[in-house]
Amino acid sequence: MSLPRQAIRRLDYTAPAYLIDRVDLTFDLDDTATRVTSRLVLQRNAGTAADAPLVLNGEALVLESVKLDGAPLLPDAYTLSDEALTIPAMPDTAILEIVTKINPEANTALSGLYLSSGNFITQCEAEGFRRITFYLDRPDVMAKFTTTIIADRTKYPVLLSNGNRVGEGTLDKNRHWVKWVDPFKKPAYLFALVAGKFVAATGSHTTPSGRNVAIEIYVEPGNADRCHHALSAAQKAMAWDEQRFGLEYDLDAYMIVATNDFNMGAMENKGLNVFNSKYVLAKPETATDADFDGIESVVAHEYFHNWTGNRVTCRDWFQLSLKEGLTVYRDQEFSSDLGSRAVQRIQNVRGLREYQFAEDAGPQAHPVRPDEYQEINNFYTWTVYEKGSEVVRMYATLLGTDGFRKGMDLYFKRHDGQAVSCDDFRAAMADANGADLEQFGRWYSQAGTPVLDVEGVYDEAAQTYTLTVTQSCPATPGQDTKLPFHIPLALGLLDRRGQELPLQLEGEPAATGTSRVLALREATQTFTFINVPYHPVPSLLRDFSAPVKLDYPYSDDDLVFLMAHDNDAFARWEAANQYATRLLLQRYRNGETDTPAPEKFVAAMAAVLNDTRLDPALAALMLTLPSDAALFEALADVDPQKLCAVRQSLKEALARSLRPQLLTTYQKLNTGAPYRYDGEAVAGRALKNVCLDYLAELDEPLTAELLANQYRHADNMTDRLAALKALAQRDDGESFVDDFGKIWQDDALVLDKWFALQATSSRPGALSQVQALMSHPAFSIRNPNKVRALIGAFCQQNLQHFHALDGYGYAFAADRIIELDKLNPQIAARLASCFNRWTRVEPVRRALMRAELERITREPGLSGDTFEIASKALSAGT
Ligand code: B3K
Ligand code: ZN
Repeated sequence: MSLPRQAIRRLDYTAPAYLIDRVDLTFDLDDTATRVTSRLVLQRNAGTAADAPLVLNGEALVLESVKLDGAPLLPDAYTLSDEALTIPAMPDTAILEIVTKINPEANTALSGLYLSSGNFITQCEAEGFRRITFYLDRPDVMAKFTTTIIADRTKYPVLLSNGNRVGEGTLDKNRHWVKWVDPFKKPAYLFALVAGKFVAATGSHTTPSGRNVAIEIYVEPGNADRCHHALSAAQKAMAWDEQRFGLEYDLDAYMIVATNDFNMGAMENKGLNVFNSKYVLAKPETATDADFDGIESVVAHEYFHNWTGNRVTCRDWFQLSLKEGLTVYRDQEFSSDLGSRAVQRIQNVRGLREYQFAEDAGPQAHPVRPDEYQEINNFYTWTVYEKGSEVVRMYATLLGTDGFRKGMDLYFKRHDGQAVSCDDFRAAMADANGADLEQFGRWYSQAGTPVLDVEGVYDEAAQTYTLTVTQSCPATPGQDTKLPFHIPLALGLLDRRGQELPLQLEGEPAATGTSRVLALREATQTFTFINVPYHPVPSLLRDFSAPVKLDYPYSDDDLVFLMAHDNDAFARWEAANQYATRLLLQRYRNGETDTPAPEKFVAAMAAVLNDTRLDPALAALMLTLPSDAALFEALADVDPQKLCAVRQSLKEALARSLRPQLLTTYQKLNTGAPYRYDGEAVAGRALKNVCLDYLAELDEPLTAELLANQYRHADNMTDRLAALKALAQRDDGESFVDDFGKIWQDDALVLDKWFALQATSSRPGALSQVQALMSHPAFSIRNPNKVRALIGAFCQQNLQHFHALDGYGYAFAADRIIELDKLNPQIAARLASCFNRWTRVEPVRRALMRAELERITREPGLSGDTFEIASKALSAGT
């Protein structure tokens, strides 16, 4: 709930004046008055002046007492502000005992210690620990923690914290205690405490060195039957990290707690991960295939943080991508190894382009390692996470799998137990491989999405093919000019029969394979391939080898050819995606909403449907039209409603032209076989439901029947929800939506799907419906999942209604941002990003959006979180 603050700058970093070796915490839990006793063993850091004050961070705390080396500190021996406890005179080493009182029930920001469904939960990253007790709340202060929790035995039978449980006992007045010791040094952001009524689903894993690790998943009573998938994901993640990176778990137990009230997906606290229940609980009747995939990757992500984040952590928050980019890369690799690598890659790239490219092109653009922030919680971004993971992927692409592993090994050898920087990671990669990665560092310091302009010239007489690659990068806030990046460009050359040509560059003695990675380092570079017998079609940026935009003047025929023949699955999908994007943008510019789909495009899509050798999951992705949001990014002065209408009309036109093939594929895949969750079954459902989604565009009795049947008879949520989504867009769909809401009225996670489905409806009256649903008994503005499902989905995914020309969508968003800001600034600030692209819409809407942004920034008492986002958005218009 902070006020707008001064920017904090990366270059102002200084080492901490004091270090903390040990922390002993005692929590006497009470809903409104929890007492926290903290005993800190401190020492002055080497090189710090003897008269340096000790400044401990603290927020929303009531200080009860402070003792220095056993003696109470008189009020004139310290100063207390809203943000800190300062002790001006400190000995070289000291023991400080601080007692504070906090009110978990009043904590609606869900940062620090709070209550969720009657249970105590903590969230300390990034700066939540200072809302628990006064502390050096920065990641480079690493200490050994012990935690004693005292609480009512009936209300809070389960008491958990980091590390290993070393003791427990009972006290008077029906109270009990448990003591935990974490043998590993850690920063305060990894501290966790959980207390409440939980049941545990348990499993185990034995590490190669013989340690038997208990895996315990704590959930509310009644949910134990939904933990199987998360448990097995944890086991798979442990085995994968051992095998792929030689990394073992290091405690006796790995605990996960699921909670309903959580600001994000999950949190990697040492030994005690806290998860949004959305990323733990699943069974086929309640969770979709996408939910199952999400659980697998989030469980893996948090588990992988134990090494990349916890054992080696960040020196300061500017280095956030050090742990997040790397851990996203690791979870993506895990999912690729477990499932389909191509599908995983395409899905990741789709997300990157839709959200990260938009961020990089907008008012919040920042480098992977930002240079300044006002509120660190605003920097858990697509850039830090997903672009950060692409940067890590590029090391692997440039150095090879073995080279990357060598770099990782050296990184852990050098830095285990330390708080380090992105430069340290890059140095480990460079030193382990004898590679020059100096220029590669620009990926961390320069914001914006680089553009590669590629030109290809075939010389038939000389049998050469010359590629000229020119790189550039647009200006971003605070960075007008950019220097060239070090970019891996993977490519192949195809002849007209679809055969891959051997690749030999001028000056090379022989061809080396048919797919290779060129390293770009200069603004313009030329590569001449020799012994090229035919005019090739280049397959460029294979596997999306760098987070860039690539421009090559492909003809429609080239794209159709690549869709059918490219060996690289990503490039094949990309050709389909580019072709559809091109067509949609043309139709938008020409205002075409009732013309048939061009024959060539229909034929290419039909070929995808008819290709029996194609992975159905890949076919499903190739058949899916680019999203409204992706198209939006390719245009200026956008009329979002026209854009939605154009996309919708192409979808309908395709459905009409492909009706027979869609129906055949649907019927072939709609086998009625009982639900299974495996790659093949998931792929089949994906393609089946893409077909159904197209068929639903056709106004005929047969499709109504297909939809109703699938909705009624599905034995799993994937199929049921797919049918319901299509039904909800039709005149005959209302009763199905009502039915679903009634059946699942007591299931919070399923009901979130129902809220989101209505919030994203393109049917008239969507905003009124969202407003009405805010009074639904299951809705609560205090619950982030509900806010995201209803309000977030409307503001961020319903382009049609959010951008209504009357401005009501914008006003609704601003009202909710202001309302939420008083309760939970992090969630309000996230929501405020729905205004980021305001300068890209046409002038009438632009003025409306600007007025709402101004209204938000003028709100008295607005948090620093929301102020930073809204004011940066506004500055894009100046
Ligand atoms: N490290 C946490 C995110 C914390 C967000 C703080 N606002 C989850 C993760 O990335 O794994
Ligand atoms: Zn993470």
